[in-house]
Amino acid sequence: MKLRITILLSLLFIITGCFSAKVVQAQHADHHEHCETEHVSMHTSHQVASPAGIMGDHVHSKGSWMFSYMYMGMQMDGLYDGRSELNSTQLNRNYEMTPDNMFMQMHMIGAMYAVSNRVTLMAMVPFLQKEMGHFHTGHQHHQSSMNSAGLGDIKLSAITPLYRKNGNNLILNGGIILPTGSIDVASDGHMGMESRMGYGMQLGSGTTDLHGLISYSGQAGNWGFGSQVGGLIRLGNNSEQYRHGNSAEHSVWLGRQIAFPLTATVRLNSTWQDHIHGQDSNINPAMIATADPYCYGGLRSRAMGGLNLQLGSVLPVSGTFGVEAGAPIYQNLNGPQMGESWMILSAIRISL
Ligand SMILES: [Cu+2]
Repeated sequence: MKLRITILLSLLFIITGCFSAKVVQAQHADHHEHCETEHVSMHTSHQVASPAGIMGDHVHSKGSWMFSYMYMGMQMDGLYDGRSELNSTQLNRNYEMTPDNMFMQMHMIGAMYAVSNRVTLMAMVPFLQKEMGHFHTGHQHHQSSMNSAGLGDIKLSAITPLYRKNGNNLILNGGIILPTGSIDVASDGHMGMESRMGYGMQLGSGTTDLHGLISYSGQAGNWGFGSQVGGLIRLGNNSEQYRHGNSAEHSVWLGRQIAFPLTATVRLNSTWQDHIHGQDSNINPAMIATADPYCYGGLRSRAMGGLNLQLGSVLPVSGTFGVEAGAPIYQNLNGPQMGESWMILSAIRISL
């Protein structure tokens, strides 16, 4: 499994690398001289900002701050096994209950501070709200729901530019994710008996994780483009004797200024995650698929469209406000597992 992750990550790096090299060449041929010396911050040098959901792809100039707020909502529906959606007659009878739908929301506060022109530090603090509807297998009309909400896992990163010329930026981002989210959230079960909710309803991973990200972004006239590839590795098991799967993520995007200060963006985003290893003895895997550690992870690709507004043109601040929405175009899930049906996110970023 480790080997497969390494191969996958290397492939993604190579693809991103080839794409970046081509664009860098094209840019050199263009002889477009952007004022690369005086602008360190992406928010001042880039006229076409990255899509709203792209994070940690830029640095700031020494001593400056950026604050951000991001909202994300994701709806999940339907049960998948591999690439196919299960119909009601195929619902797995091994589980007492069947998950039907889920709505996840995230409010994330972020801060960036540049200790030097080479190193920008970033912290992201998420608050999660999850709601899941389910029914007793074979009794689809007997719906009930469960909720969880609270602080998620805090992410800390250091970001450094690897290459910066003529509007092209190659940025390295790495750090740790702290197990600040709860992993023992319980619901009022039947007859007032509390029971620990499935893994997906918990708020954190319970493990300290390493993450890394490499981002390329470029500009050519009214166009902006970029690619980002990253991964996450869990360091050992959590206190309940399991760990979420390692994961990898890739985005490639294109943006175009449609009328100053508005930019339109399109993005292809793919995420892959391994299943859960180990098991929480307080979560009964025969109850529902979301309580089964093997019914997690898989490969998902989403197509997303968005809009960005340069705030400097309407407010006396420097920053961006953006929205992005998307839907999956490919899902291959370790099933039975709920599929994604759509997601929306919105972010405001203000530089000081
Ligand atoms: Cu920033």
